[in-house]
Formats: sequence, structure tokens, C-alpha cells
Amino acid sequence: MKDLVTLEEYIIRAQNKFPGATGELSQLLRDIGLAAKIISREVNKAGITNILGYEDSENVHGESQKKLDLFANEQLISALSRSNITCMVISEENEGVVRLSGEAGKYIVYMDPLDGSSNIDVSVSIGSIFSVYMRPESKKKLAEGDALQSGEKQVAAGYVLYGSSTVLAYTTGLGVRIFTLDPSIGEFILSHEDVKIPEYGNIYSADEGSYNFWDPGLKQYVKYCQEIDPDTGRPYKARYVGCMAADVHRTLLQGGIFMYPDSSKYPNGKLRLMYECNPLSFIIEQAGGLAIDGSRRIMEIQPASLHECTPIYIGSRKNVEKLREFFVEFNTANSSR
Ligand code: AHM
Ligand code: MG
Repeated sequence: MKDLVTLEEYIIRAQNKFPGATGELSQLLRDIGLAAKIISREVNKAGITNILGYEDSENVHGESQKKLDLFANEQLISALSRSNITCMVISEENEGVVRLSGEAGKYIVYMDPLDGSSNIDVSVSIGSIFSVYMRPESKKKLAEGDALQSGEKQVAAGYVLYGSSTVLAYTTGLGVRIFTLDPSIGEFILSHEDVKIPEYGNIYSADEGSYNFWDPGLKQYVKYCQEIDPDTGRPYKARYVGCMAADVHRTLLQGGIFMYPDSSKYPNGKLRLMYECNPLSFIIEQAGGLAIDGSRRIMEIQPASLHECTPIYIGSRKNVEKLREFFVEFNTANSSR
């Protein structure tokens, strides 16, 4: 029988390879792993407890929050408070920064505690996404602006996907690994080491219902995906879960492209740069793929605010490069959509 490696063991082994490491980032990842197990348990029983349904409050984007969103937010914040190594958390569910008691803590964490929440009521996959930055060293008291760092400065990022099984994927800039939760023993077990995204895939993923709001370049690219050409594996298959963590997870393993564009409906896209696009771009780039906003690398964008949105096109290198060709050819500076 294959040796099983748990998330905890793996993180400790990885840390031991760096003699000077303080172990703080390892602790932070283990804390997130613990919160993920608690959230996973709750997600699985959401249908049979009164946790399902709307809480009487709205988040910063004016969306009604569901109980499970609040539960996930609380669990992650409480897990990150345990070790005094995180000084602030920025969450989709909190308008401002959440300052933790370990004010001197070394790390700033961004998170989307429950991604794809409209899937909860219909028992479809949901996720949690996280992104970790260092606090600026020289500063004793941090201002909100200190959290506005580009994605290139991430020291770790990952997601948890509560799907037909619960998986946790993370990177610290040395490749991507995926762990799968064995609920019978309550442990995340290493299932994929050094994951590489296929350099080309035949799946495209976008909310095509919004086609008429799109720019010409994207419309033409989607037509290209649908053309019949066996040599390039077209027509592609269309898949769209409505949970970015799930759509990107499939893209990571099977290749292809996930797109959430800017449009006349969402002039800056809908997905959030700091806790959706940057962490998933870090994962995909570490696996050999690409993530752009149409022209720039997502991780090079300098954020101006905590909750800002960006368009995103993310996936296999060859698919993203092909899409970029369509943008160059068909989009003009003032394209009428
Ligand atoms: P959420 O984090 O508030 O649940 O929303 C983000 C989600 C993404 O996971 C997903 O890709 C997108 O919103 C779906 O949006 P749409 O319903 O416009 O297709
Ligand atoms: Mg989300």
C-alpha cells in the first residue's frame, strides 16, 4: 500500500528543507487546513440543518449573505487568530480590514471564505480561497494601504474546494500540491504532487448567457472554440460551475481556459483581484499556465483598493495566448460591444 502523507506532515517536511525557516508560514497553512476541515463538515450537513438560508445582513457588495458564508468567515478568522502570526485579514465578507490580536504578526491574509455561494442551495461545489502577503517590515502600526500589494508579492496562496470530495491546493512559490480530505480519518492526504496544467486543453468556461455584453474579441474567440476542427480538438466542451475555485480547479487538472470578462454589464469584470484572481493566478502560474486581464499579467496589477474587480482569463498557456491574439485583432480602444 502507498504511504499516506498528511497535510501536516507534508508542511513540516517542506519546512525542514529550509533550515532558517521560522515555521510561521507552515503554522498559518496548518491553521487554514484546520478551518477547511470544519467548514467542509458544515458544508456537508448544510442541507439537513438550519444553517441553510439567508442571514439578515448584506456584505460589502450589497449581496445578501448566507449563514454558511458567515460561518466560513468566522472559522477562518478564528483559525488565523490562534497563532498570532497574522496581523490583518481582508475578507470578501468584511468591508474594512480585520485587525487580529497578533498586531505584530508577520502576515496579511486575503480570503474569499465561501466562493460560489449561490451554489449552496442547489448542492453544487463551493470553495474557499486565500492569499498570503508579508507585512512591510519597517512598520509597527499598519495602515490599510499596506495591504495593497501586487499579486507578485504573494508568499503563499491556495483554495479549498468542497466538491464531490474536499480538496485543498496550495503553493508557496515552489510548485502546486493538492490534498484530498479523507473524512473517515479527518485528514487531508497528499493526492497530487507538483501539479502541472496541460499546456493546451479543449474546455472553455464562461457565462455565455452574457454574450451580448461582451467585446468583439471575446465573441470571436468563443466562436473559434465552437468551430469544428479535429486537429485542434475543436469544438471545445463548455463547462461553467459558477464557482471560480471549482472552474479553475478543473482547468488546472484538465486544461483549457476560464474567463470572467469585463463587459457592458460589468465594466471592470466581477471577480475580485485580491482574493479571487491573484491567488488562483499564483496557483495556475506555478503549474505552468497563464492568467491575464486581457493584456497584463494579473499578478502585476497594482491594486488601488481592497475589494477591486478585474477581468480575468486564466488557464493553459496555449489557450490564453490564442485568446490574446483575438483581443489584439478584434478589440479596438473603443470597441462597441
Ligand atoms: P461569490 O464569491 O460572491 O460567491 O461570487 C463569485 C463567483 C465566482 O466564483 C464565479 O465564477 C462567479 O461569481 C459567477 O458569477 P456569475 O453568476 O455572474 O456567472
Ligand atoms: Mg468568490
